[in-house]
Amino acid sequence: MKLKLLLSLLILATSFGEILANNFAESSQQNQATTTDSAQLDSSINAKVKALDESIKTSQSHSIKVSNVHMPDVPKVSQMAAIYLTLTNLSEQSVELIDVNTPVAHHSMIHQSIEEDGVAKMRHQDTVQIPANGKLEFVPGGYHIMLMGIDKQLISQTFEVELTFANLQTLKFKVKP
Ligand SMILES: [Cu+2]
Repeated sequence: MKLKLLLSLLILATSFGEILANNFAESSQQNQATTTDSAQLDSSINAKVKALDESIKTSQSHSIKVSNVHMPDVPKVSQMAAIYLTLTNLSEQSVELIDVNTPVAHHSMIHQSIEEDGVAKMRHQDTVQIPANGKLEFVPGGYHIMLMGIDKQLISQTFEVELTFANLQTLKFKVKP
C-alpha cells in the first residue's frame, strides 16, 4: 500500500518535471525567435539608414564655397570651441544651412552672438540663409559654429566638419587647429 502511494507520487513528480522541462524549452525557443526578429529588424533599419547616408553622401553641394576657416585656441578648461568661416553661395537661389556635424564634439550648432541690455549672449539658430550670389560670414561677435562637449585629443589635430543644407546636400571642410 505504502509502496503504491510512493510509486504514484514518483510518477506524478516525474511528469511534473517533464512539464516543467517542456515549458522551459518552449519559452527559451520563443526567446530565441524574438531575438532573431529584433536582429532582423535592426539590420533592416541599419540598411535603410546606411542607404539614406549614402544618398546624402553622394549628393555634395557644389554651389557653396567654404573659406576663411579658423578656430581660436581653446582654453584648457573649456569644453567648448567656436569655428569661424565664410560661406559663399555661387548659385542663383538662396541656400539654407540646417545642420552642422563633427566627430570632435558631442554637439555642434549654429550660434549668433548678440548683445541684449549690454550683456553678450549667444542665440541658437536652427537654420541660416546664405543669400543667392552672396555670402554669409561667421565672425567673432556674429555667427559661429559652436562645438560643445569637445574631445580635446581629436580637436588638437586637423578634423572635419560637415554642413547639411535644406536640400540635404552636404559639404565637408577641414579645420586645422
Ligand atoms: Cu556659441
